[in-house]
Amino acid sequence: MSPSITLALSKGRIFDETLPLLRAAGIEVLEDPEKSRKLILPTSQADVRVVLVRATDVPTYVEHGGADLGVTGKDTLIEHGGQGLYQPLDLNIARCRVSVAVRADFDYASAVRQGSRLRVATKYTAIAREFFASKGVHVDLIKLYGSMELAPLTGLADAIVDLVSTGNTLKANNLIEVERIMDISSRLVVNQAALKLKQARLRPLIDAFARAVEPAT
Ligand code: PRT
Ligand code: MG
Repeated sequence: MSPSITLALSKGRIFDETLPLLRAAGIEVLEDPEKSRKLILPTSQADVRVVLVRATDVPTYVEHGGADLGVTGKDTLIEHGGQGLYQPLDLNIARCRVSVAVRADFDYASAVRQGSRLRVATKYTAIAREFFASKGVHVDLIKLYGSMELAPLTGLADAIVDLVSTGNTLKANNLIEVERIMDISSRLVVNQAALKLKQARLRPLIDAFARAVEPAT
């Protein structure tokens, strides 16, 4: 029998923090993605498999039916747009925030006060555009795919919009957080057609996840 439910996860914190929720739903992933090179992992339930995809690809897989459901950060979901995705649950895992950070010697407050045009480097262009527009601050957005922390240090940008969790990465690079844009956690996303067609299998799974979610603190 070919697997009938496909769950898309990214390796790392989302995979690790989803495992206890899967376990609570009676599903054990049978291989460790850090040890195996496999991209499709079997689980203790013959009709459920996990596919490992890049974090930013999770919404795309679920939107187009490459996976029936997936777990993705609210940051990634906003940038993707969320079209075609049913979002039944905030799983309250992989928590962090999206913030604006600058070099410790950059006077962000007066740059904003004086109406200067800010050069902002980020992977999160949709979130950054919306945030600065709402503040009435003019920005030139510079799209990056990795290590945003480097941008202010090299003169590429005045500020970055990035995820912050402990703040250690900013500190290690002499950057300071000057604005908190939004709190982030990961969501369960479900393909809308799959939800109708595989209702009998998916509903109990979503309900089990819902019961296992830790309340926000
Ligand atoms: O790493 P890769 O480029 O493959 O993909 P990705 O960065 O999209 O994936 P991954 O697995 O790193 O992150 C997946 C999701 O985890 C994100 O979309 C967030 O929703 C969530 N998350 C939670 C985080 C963090 N916390 C986090 N701290 N994602 C990234 N970070 C990074 C952050 O970008 C910064 O570089 O960690 C650094 C800051 O951490 P602190 O603790 O030093 O502040
Ligand atoms: Mg990462």
